[in-house]
Amino acid sequence: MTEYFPKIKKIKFEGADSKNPLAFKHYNPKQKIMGKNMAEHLRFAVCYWHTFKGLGADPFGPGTIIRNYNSSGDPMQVAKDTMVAAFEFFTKLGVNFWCFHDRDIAPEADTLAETNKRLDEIVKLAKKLQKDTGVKLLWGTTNAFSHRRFMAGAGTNPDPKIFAYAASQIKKAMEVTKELGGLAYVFWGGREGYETLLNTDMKRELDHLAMLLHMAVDYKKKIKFKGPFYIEPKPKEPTKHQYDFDAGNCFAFLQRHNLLDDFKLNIEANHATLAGHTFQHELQFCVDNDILGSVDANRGDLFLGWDTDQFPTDIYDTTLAMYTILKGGGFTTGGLNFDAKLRRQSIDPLDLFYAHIGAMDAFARGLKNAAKMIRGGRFDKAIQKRYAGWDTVFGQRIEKGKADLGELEKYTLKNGEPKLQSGRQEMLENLLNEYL
Ligand code: XLS
Ligand code: CA
Ligand code: CA
Repeated sequence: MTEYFPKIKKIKFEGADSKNPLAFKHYNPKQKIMGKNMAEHLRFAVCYWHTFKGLGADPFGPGTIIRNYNSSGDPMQVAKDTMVAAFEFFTKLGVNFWCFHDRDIAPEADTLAETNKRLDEIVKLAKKLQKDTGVKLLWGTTNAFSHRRFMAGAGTNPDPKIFAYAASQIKKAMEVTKELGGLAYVFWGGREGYETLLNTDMKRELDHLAMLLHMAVDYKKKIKFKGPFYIEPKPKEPTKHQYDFDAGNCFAFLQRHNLLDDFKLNIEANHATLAGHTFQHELQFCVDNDILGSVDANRGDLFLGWDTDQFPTDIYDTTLAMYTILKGGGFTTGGLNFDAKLRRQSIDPLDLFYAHIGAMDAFARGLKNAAKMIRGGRFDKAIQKRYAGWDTVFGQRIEKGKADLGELEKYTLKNGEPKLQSGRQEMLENLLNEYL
């Protein structure tokens, strides 16, 4: 088999003192932390779309990146070569999972039937490579947003024929995800949203989207696909307003349409910040409502207002994310998928390795810090102290629903002005820095 990254050997853990840019300084897959090893905690996945199909294009110019697996000229040959290169990359990097959209791995043909045939051919190859390498599919999904037919959405399209096209594509993508032993299936509403309410029946569109998701649930049961479905919130881009705005919005939608039994969320760091939340906020919301499924690990740029999908490097963020994930019980079917792309000037295949190594180390450090924070128990203690009033007989009466407004008025009239306590934010922020 052709080797596409011949200069790279398997990336090894060399420890914090290593000066080798092609080695892990912190990610030691076998190192045990709170009962599981690092690989089991972090469950890293490489995304197919940015890593193998993203070539650095931006709105001002086409791609800058040239790859040796992209050169044959025949689209199906390119698809096969890319798949072989991808599994070489996964193996050399040492990740256990990958993720893809149907159209990332096989090019679309003139008819749906021909497109599905092409997909089957590539899936056969992927299945063999999964078997040879042991790399598994964290989740599969459909790209129902790039083709011009989806310009006005897929499940929320004003035209039922486009809805039907999207439904057919989802059906097939679920089948191939199952065929590849995928652990879950993702719905990201690429163009499910609107540009202006002047041409949009929002209620009708959302009802249609729910209908499509119910059909997917029925089909999942029919084909016995065991994995959960994930919805991936994003507030804007490409549409002005995306319906899956943030975790809170998705939760309300799933509740309203009776879909909570089959769906959890895939939280992306960059989408959280676009929605005006921290990454940790979105994760905490999911933990609190038992809907944390998986994570798209990346970051945005403080000064740019769009989805820059950069590789995660900020230890502050990875620490708080891992703290919240660990406290929420950790991943079961989910993991950390690097939905991140190289910058336009990072044209060397080596950059793909540097980017992923750095991201994996950033999360490994986050995991180690988070475990220390949990073991230290100092944050838990501070929160416990802050809410201690609720553990008294008085607080418990209210929490258990035994008090009423009259009783609380009587209490307040009798006891007067309550004594206030400090929120201690600065002290706790200093404490967090002790762990970084
Ligand atoms: C785009 C999304 C997309 C999903 C999968 O912003 O992040 O890549 O993760 O469809
Ligand atoms: Ca994503
Ligand atoms: Ca994104």
